Amino acid sequence: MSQQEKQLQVLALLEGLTSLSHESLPVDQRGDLPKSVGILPRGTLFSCFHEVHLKEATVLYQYLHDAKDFDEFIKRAKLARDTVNEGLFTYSLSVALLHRDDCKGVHIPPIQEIFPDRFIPAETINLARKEVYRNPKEDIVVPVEKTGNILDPEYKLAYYREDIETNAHHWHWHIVYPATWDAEKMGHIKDRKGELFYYMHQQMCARYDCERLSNGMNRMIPFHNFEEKLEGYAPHLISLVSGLQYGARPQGFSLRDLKDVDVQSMERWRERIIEAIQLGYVIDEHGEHVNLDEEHGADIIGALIESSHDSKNSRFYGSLHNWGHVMMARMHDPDGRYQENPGVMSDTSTSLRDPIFYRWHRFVDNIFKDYKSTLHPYEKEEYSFDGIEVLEVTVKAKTDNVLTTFLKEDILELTHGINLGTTHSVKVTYDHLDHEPFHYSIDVQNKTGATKEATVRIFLGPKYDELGNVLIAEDKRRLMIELDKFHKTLAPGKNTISRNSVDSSVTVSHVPTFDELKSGGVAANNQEYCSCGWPGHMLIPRGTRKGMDFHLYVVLTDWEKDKVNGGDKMTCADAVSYCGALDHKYPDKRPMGFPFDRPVVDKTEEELTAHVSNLHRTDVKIKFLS
Ligand code: CUO
Repeated sequence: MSQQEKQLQVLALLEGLTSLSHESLPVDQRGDLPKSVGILPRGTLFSCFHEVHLKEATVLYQYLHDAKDFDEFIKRAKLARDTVNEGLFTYSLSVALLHRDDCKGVHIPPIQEIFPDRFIPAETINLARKEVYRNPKEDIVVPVEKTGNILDPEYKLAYYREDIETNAHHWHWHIVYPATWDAEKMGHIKDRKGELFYYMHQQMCARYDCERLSNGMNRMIPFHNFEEKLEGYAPHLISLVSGLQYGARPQGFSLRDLKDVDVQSMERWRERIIEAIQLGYVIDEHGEHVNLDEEHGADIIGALIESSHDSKNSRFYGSLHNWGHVMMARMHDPDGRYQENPGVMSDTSTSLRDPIFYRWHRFVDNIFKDYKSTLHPYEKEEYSFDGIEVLEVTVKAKTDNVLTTFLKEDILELTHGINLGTTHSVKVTYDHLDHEPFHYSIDVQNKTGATKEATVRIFLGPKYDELGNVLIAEDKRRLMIELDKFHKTLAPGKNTISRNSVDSSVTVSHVPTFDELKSGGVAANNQEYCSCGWPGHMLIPRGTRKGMDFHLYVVLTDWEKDKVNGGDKMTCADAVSYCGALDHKYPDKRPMGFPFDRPVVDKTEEELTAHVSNLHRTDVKIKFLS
């Protein structure tokens, strides 16, 4: 069977999911579908953070993954489509598809086209419906509607929180790294999964704070008090699967006990995790001590906090982060007496929309900060690269070292996900942040007299805080966003490295649409078929109209020390920094975020850049053109 034939069969399974009947297939017609799937009712919202939902989804993705050949896989998937909850089906099918050997090169269509109602405000979908009714024989294009106004200062950040591709990235990341992933059962490794959970989300928070500073706002205040009365939030989304709006959170609500978990357990788990960090070890299920050593500590803590299948002891350390999402999404109807939908925090494709997402993840991140502070600050020999000197770095754009950002219009097709009663196209136009193309020019002197292999690491961090004071190194460290990381061979003498921003190891450039996939124009060997990666248009923070000051750091380290065996033939390795490489070890031995993941010993930043020749700092301005 050709790749395209497989692709078409997969697309058919993922089309029209918001219009499925609420009736499941009768039990006697479910073939060999496991008895423990088909429990979560259709027409309700699935959450991959909810332990019970996730258990059912795990049985299903393992069942689909284990099908002996592609035909059997499709047969099983069809049974599941007619039986299980719509969101759960999509999650499980996507996980299985991504990891089946016979599906390599078959794309999961964009989640925003499968469920546009998770991305497009309800008012806009309603407007589209009216336009179709009035013009049934025409293609329709409607503009997206605003979801708030500046009476809520947080609305300034809506362009970031509601960015369609950024939310889709988050959904996709959790498909690549399901919390319940059992490497032994699935036969695929997920290297440093706990650490990547921490790092990818840490980067989302750092980026969010850079956007806040770009908008003249203070950095977020991390969540930390389980009794705190929280800010309100109204999602403006209606789930077409349930017909109900995603729950809104009135101002002043706080976390409440749920049927499945209570606030006190959450506090207990937090204390236990912090205690483990301070003692330097966790206690596993057999009562043994597992040391939080430098190599594995962050990975172990990540698995513990999330919590994932790899947690050393989920009975004792609980599932702090996952239940946090569920609790945040349920405080408007904690015991379900009003039969409301949960809020957006319950789903990976919608949670980024709510400001509380970032405060919650900064809380998680602060626990990692506590862990990192138990390790020694980096010594010079850990980050230096003898004989290598970065002479000059220039960001080449229209004006050197000045990057411009702007809003750009894009479109989203609704009809693959929503039946609007027309055979014509119905599109929504929306604006997203974007930046002008640029490249880095990096002059390096290799004084060793021999060819050297280097890892080039590029980071960006704001220069000033919200009050206009120069950020101290320790604060800036946590706002540092990774822009790129790549391998380069350095000839003896002077080298000029040129690197295009579109080649960034952080971003994915284009995720094919439903229509592109249907028409067969997408090459089967497209390296980006995994579609995991930060959206290219969100690589650079917005900046300000008059130009916001940032520092760009270029750090060259010894690739011979960084390299990981088996990293040469990676697939799905377009955006390794936040997504890793499918079925391979994370292709960089250093801690994620190195060298900004920890303080550096006894040095002010000025001293550091002056005395470490392989690290270079450049002043860059980011100007937002509006
Ligand atoms: Cu991705 Cu909390 O894990 O949002």
